[in-house]
Amino acid sequence: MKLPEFQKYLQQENINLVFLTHPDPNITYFTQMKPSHAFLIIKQKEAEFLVTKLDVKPTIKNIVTNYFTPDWEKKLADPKIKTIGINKEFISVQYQEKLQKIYPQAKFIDISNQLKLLRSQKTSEEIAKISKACKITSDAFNELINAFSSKFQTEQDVAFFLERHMKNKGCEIAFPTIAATSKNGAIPHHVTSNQKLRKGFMVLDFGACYKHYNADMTRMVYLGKSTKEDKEIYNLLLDSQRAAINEVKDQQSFMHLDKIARTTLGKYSKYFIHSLGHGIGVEVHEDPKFKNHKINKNHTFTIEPGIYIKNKFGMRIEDSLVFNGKTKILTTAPKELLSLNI
Ligand SMILES: [Mn+2]
Repeated sequence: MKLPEFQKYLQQENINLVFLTHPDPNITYFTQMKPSHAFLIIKQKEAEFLVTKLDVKPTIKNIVTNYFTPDWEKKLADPKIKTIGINKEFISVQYQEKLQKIYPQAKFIDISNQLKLLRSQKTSEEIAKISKACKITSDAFNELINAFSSKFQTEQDVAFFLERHMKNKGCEIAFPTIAATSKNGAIPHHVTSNQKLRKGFMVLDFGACYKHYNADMTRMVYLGKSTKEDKEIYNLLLDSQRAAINEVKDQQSFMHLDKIARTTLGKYSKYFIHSLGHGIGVEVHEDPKFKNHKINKNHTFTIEPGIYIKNKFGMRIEDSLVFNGKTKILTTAPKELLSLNI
C-alpha cells in the first residue's frame, strides 16, 4: 500500500533507510502480511522484507523478500547510510540499540507521524477490505438475533457465536468480543466471561478482521422486556449517534461531531466517558484522531457515543463509516432496540 508514495517522502526528506520491526502494524500495511517475525527495510528506491523460515516466503510487488540469516546484521552495515527513519511507537529499545551499532554514523529520526498520515487516507482496495469486514460483522449480528435462544446462557456463549460466524466467513476477530449484560455494560471494555446472562441491556462490541483490515461495531439488545424508560434512554443515545453522523462532511473537525453528540445527550452527557470515535484500518484504533483532526476524503472511522451508569447499566451504539465525499455507514446491522427472551 502506498509504498511509492512513502519512498517519495524519503527522497524529499533525505532519509536513506526506514527500519520497521516486528510487530509494527506498518509492516502489515506495506506487505499485506503478518508473519510471526519480520523486519521491513525501506530505502528510497527499494525495499527488503526479512522473514524467518517458519513462515511462507511471500512474493510482493516492489519488495524483495529474504530469509533472516545468522549474519543479517553484518549484511545490513553500510557507511553511506546517514539518516534512518524509525517508528518510535513500535521499535523496542533493544532493536534501536542494535541499529545504532550497525550504523554508528547515522542519525535517527522518528517517522511515526508520517506513517500515520499516510495510512489515515485509505485506497479503494483498503476501503473494499474494511467494507467486507463490516459486512461480515453485521451479518454475524443478524445471525445471532435469528439464532438467539435459551441455549445461550453466558456472555461467552454469545461472544463465541459471533466469533464463530466471523471465522467461518474467513475472517479473524479484530479484538476479543465484548458481551456485557446489565451492570457489566457500565464498563466500556468489560472482559467477557462465563458470567450468566442477566436481564436488561446487553452491549455487544465486536468486529471482523478481513485480510488484515478491521471492522468495529457495537449493538445493544435488551434481554427480557424493556420499560418505556429503557427505550427512551436508548433512543436518546441513538439520536446522539445519528446527529453526529449527520454532521460528517469534508474538513469538518471531529471535535465538532463530539460536541454535537454530547449536546444531544443533554444531562446524560456526563456519563459519556470516552471519545466519540477513532480511525480504523490495519489497526482497530488509528488515525484520524478525534482530538485534533479534520475529516478528509477516504477516511474510515467509527462513531460511538455511550452512556455508562456505574453498577446499573451501560450502552453504546457504534458504526464504522467511510467518508468518500459522501458518508457511508459500513456496519449496516439494524439499530432499533430488540428485546430477546432469556
Ligand atoms: Mn470502537
